[in-house]
Amino acid sequence: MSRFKFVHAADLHLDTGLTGLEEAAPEMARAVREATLAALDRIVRLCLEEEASFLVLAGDVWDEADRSLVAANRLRDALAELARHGVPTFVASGNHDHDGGWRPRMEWPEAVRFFPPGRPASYPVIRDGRELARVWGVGYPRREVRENYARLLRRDCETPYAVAVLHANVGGQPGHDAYAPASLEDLLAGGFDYWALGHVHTRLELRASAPAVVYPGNTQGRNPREAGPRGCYLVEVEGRESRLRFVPTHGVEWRWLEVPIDALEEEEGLQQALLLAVEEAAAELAREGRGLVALLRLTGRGPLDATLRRPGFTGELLEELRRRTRGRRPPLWIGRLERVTRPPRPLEALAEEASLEGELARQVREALAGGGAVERFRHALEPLYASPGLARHLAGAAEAGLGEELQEALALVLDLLEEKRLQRAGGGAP
Ligand SMILES: [Mn+2]
Repeated sequence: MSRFKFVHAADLHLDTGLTGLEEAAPEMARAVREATLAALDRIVRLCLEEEASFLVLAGDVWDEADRSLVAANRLRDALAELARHGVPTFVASGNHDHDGGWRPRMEWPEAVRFFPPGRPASYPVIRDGRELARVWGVGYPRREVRENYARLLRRDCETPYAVAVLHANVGGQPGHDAYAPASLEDLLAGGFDYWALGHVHTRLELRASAPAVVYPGNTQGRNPREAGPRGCYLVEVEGRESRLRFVPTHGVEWRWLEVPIDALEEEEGLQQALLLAVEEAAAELAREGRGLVALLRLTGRGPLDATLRRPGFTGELLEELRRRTRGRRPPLWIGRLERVTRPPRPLEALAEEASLEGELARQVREALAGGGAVERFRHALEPLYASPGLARHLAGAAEAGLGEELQEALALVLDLLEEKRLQRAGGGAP
């Protein structure tokens, strides 16, 4: 039984930025752009350190619209380095690096294989004169591919281990164009051991094994929607089994940091709590040599809610936090400060009100006291329990848990009513 490793990456978008930081934080924007290139270097190092037998790149390696000679050069040099060490690379293009677009013409090493646009091909991986694996794939002839390319790929010859490389939207993943749309069933019908997908920028293991179906996500986040670690997969193969290991490659991390205001009394403490959250995250990432774009979100309920709703206050606070964290290495930038806070809730006072909120507050209080409210709600929910699909989900909450669920639900309704009221009062959301 043969054992080997390979590396799967996608959506490198080499030498691209579009972070929204270009004006406010040009240095950080540059750092993110540079990090897309550094991620490629990390992938090369990973291949060499782990003695990977091959590398697959599943599309959007660069952005055609950016026409970057830098990206093409860096890619060629990186893959040539792998080729010198006997590591072949298999590249399937995607919507951003489709064949119809302009690209710098380069000399590529023989060990670098680009799948032809619009029709499937396969290449063997040979080790010690024996076929170790075979890699199938198909590239994009133009930006908008609406055909189901997954159905073009079939394990149509004998090989010990079969990989399919495709840039596609599998299973209608939201937030991404429906290019080369396919269902998971289409993929399973192909008979492969591993589907190396690209296109969805968020890491997603659609199946862990037999076959593994994996979106590694992009190698460097470029905006708040791409928060958290970004990287590639190191796949350890034994026979036809694949063991998946995610390896981070990002040089700058976009990270949401939640800071609750519940225990805070003064503006000074608020500022310190925010700075502490930023400094902790920055220090943690700096130990790995990574920069940070902090995305702050104030949550919870407390007296400072009123301050935070003052016109212009969060903007001023954000500027002040930025001023206090300037000039760091690795780079640090506070990208956002959002407020989703609420005023403190005086349940007892609310329960005295002759309003819908007052009635709900009395219900919450009664449920908290273990009164008849739980029984009444259970009665009201009976039709739901009669539905076999729902009953399964409700079973867990049925006995001891219902009181708690009820409290939460009522608290949520109160929150929604309150937010509406605050908006009407003119405080508004920032
Ligand atoms: Mn992409």
